[in-house]
Amino acid sequence: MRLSRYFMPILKENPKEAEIVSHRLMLRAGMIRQQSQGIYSWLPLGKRVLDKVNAIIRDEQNRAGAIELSMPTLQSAELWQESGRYDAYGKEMLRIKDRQDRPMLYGPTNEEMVTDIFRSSVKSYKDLPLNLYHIQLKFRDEIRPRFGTMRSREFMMKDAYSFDLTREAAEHSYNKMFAAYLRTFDRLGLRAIPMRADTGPIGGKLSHEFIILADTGESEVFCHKDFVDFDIPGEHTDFDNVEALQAIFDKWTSLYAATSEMHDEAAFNAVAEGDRLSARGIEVGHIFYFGTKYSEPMGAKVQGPDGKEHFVHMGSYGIGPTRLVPAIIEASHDDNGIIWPASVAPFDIVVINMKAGDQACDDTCELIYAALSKAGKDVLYDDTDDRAGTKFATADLIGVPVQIIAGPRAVANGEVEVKDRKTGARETMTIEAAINRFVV
Ligand code: 5CA
Repeated sequence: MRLSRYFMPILKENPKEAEIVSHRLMLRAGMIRQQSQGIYSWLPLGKRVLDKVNAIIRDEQNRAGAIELSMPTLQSAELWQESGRYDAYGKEMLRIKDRQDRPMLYGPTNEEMVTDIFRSSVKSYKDLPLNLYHIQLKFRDEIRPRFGTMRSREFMMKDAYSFDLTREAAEHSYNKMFAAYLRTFDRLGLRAIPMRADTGPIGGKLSHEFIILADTGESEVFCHKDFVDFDIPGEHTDFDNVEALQAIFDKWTSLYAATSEMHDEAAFNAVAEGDRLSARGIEVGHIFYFGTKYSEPMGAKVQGPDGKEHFVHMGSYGIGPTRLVPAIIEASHDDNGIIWPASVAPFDIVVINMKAGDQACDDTCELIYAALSKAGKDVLYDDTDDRAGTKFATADLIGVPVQIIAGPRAVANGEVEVKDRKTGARETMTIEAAINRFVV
């Protein structure tokens, strides 16, 4: 991508409305734009990061056996009247009428709709277990939308829904998502700790929130400090192995960890003082087991091996991609801007032409840009005629992991500079060496 032809509206000034660093940097880097309170456009740079986050989420959901579909944002009120949640959900639900005066709503979550899909076609235990997910916009008319896309009214959610014949089988489905979440957040460069959590309007008794420790987090959390160094389930985890997944769950729930709603002061005080961690955190995922809470009122049942009909046991599993992007920035930035983990960086490499219009600089940059693009790298080429200082500031702000800098003096020697955004380390090398370093 040539920067001269891209759309990346950088802000020079610090936006006044931004209270936390991620919100400030997302606005300054031209990643998002607020359209009305708590409702955002994702501009091209932000969209790239969001897509990469979603690709990792999708990959791990698929690995754990979940199946992707797509459900609409607008739902009929009837379904919610069946489950009894239409009145219970309150003012957070955006209620709309269509031209025939039929009550509709912008979905805040999808338990009812997915249960409707399930009951319309699944009739036998032989079709279980089943886990269906989508990555879709949701709307919740939050009282206090704030911190940019961290808590917005319209936001994206990956929501998965599992269906099983028995409670035991449903617990295995829960454990699959539990392990998939540990892997997902790790691949996003984050340490998320599962904590016992309140179930709120979704319901059920068994629930964990996945929390990232951050000073700007909205939740107050309490946990054992050893969680910070626990091993993440490996790539070859067998998600069908019931015992292996139970062992992962047992290990990750063996020590104290709870959000403030579930906090048990006495149990926390039983943890050795030096091992106690009381901090603030960002909830990036939330999983629930709620048994037959929706299947019973909505009549979602299957025939069991005993020939009788059984209401299915369900769970739901949410991740907030549009919250994860700012959460990653909270965890990874410095005074100059964002520092993206390579797995979600909007570009792999930025090529900076320090003197656009200078033949040797132009030729060198074109050569590097073409070679790296051909090798499948996402390359941003800063071919604008901005001052070098502005280009450096922009490259640092948008946080691309590697900068290749071509200035007239180095280029005259057949060389460029390679800068690591995270460490700031710079290395001068031949043009060929710079290309070869990133082409494998
Ligand atoms: N149906 C269940 C799980 S599929 C559910 O709705 N769970 S939730 O309410 O906990 O939301 C799941 C995730 O969505 C949260 O962990 C959070 O990451 C994200 N999320 C929730 N509300 C917002 C919001 N207002 N802005 C941004 N992300 C949000």
